[in-house]
Amino acid sequence: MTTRTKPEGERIAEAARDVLRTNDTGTLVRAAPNLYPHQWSWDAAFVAIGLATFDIPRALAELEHLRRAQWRSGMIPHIVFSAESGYFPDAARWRTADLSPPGVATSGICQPAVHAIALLRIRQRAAGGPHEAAVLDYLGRTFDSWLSWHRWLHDVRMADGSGLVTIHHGWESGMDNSPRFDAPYARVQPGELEPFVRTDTTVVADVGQRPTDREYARYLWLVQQLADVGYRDVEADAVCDFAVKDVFASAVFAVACDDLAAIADELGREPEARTLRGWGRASAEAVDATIDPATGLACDVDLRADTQISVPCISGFAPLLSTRDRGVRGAQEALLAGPDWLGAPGLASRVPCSTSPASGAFRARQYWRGPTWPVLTWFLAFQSRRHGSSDLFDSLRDASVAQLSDLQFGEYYEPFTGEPLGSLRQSWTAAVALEWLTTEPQVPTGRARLAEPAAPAAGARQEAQPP
Ligand code: 2M8
Repeated sequence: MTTRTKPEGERIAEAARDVLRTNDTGTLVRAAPNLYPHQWSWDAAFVAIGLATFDIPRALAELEHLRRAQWRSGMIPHIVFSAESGYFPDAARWRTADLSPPGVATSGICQPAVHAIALLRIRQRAAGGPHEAAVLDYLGRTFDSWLSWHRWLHDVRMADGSGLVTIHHGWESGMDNSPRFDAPYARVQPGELEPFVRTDTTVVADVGQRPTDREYARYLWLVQQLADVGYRDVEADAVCDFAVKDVFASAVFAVACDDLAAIADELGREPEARTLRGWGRASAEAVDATIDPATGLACDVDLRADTQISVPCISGFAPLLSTRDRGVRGAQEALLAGPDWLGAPGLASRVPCSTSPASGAFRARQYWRGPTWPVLTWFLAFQSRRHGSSDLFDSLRDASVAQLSDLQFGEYYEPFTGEPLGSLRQSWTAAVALEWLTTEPQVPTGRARLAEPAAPAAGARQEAQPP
């Protein structure tokens, strides 16, 4: 840390560890204590990154719990249900009992493939420590599962060879009601819908922070359409009202392929490493090719309308995650620093909003339509730093740590007042706080990073045994 005192960092780290420990059911870390009492796919990867700052075996166990829910196809489902009730749509609504592994209840769609990024981060943290052998053993035993997840995304969700991931539900993007999906959702007209009662609006008292009932009807209609065809992708492509090439999920895939390739190198799996690097390169180039020259932002493609989506959302910075092109990176960093994003007047913290405050679609308090999401701030910064942008990383870290010093660990924050919104004590927010506070001075690139040790969290102890 450059500008904050050590005791403050320790205070935040201790509170963040407390969030992760109290959200831990013993078998999974709930995404949030009340609003999300189950395991979410991309949350679990960020949570594992946070857990690895103080308990590497527990971090592996979190990913292992998710891996055990992997479908035969290779897909990793977006929710693995715990025994707790109180979340809708529940397991029954998804009708996946014949598709999920025996004894495991899951949803039927996926989320961005951040998992290999977490695996490599955990491997870095284990370097030279007491759990290194166990981590390498775990990676060796489970490598084929992670590879088959990537292969499924590549072969099924990019079957057109575009290098871009197709999604059939906004929930697959993780940015559920982002205005980037307004046009595709406008074409989703629910037919006869099985009745439902929402639970999220009983947990978040200010319902204006959550999607509307109309949006929920569309979400449930898509679930119904996908369940009716047994989640078979070819049929889903034909019948589902919603089909979008998700530029952010594609950039995540590109990065995760590179990270899984680095793991493959260490495991002596050279052919797989080559394949993964090829997939990663193709997707990174495909993401760059979606950049709208008029705005400088990467664009999703609405497949049903055959149009690019040009709403200025944080997903437009997908190339910051994955690009190999210095010109593209420089242009995106300049755009991010400019008046429509980090330089927007009145921001409580100079961290990116989920939608540009300069856009008519911006809503300061509403979920993915404007608030700032600490997990995304960290993710963009972390990836930028791996590509050499340390100044951007440092400034986002200082702003984000200041935001998180309220110790509320909000799911998202109102950009102008700094008020925490949605769920408090959200697991992935606590996880990235720990990452911010324990990042080593340099993140090396390439194979050498495998051996790079990472600093433990202040006051952290290593605990538990690996799975
Ligand atoms: C939110 O999504 C779920 C549905 O998947 C919901 O609103 O009920 C999103 O923020 C998603 O990205 C996240 O993984 C999930 C759990 O934190 O909550």
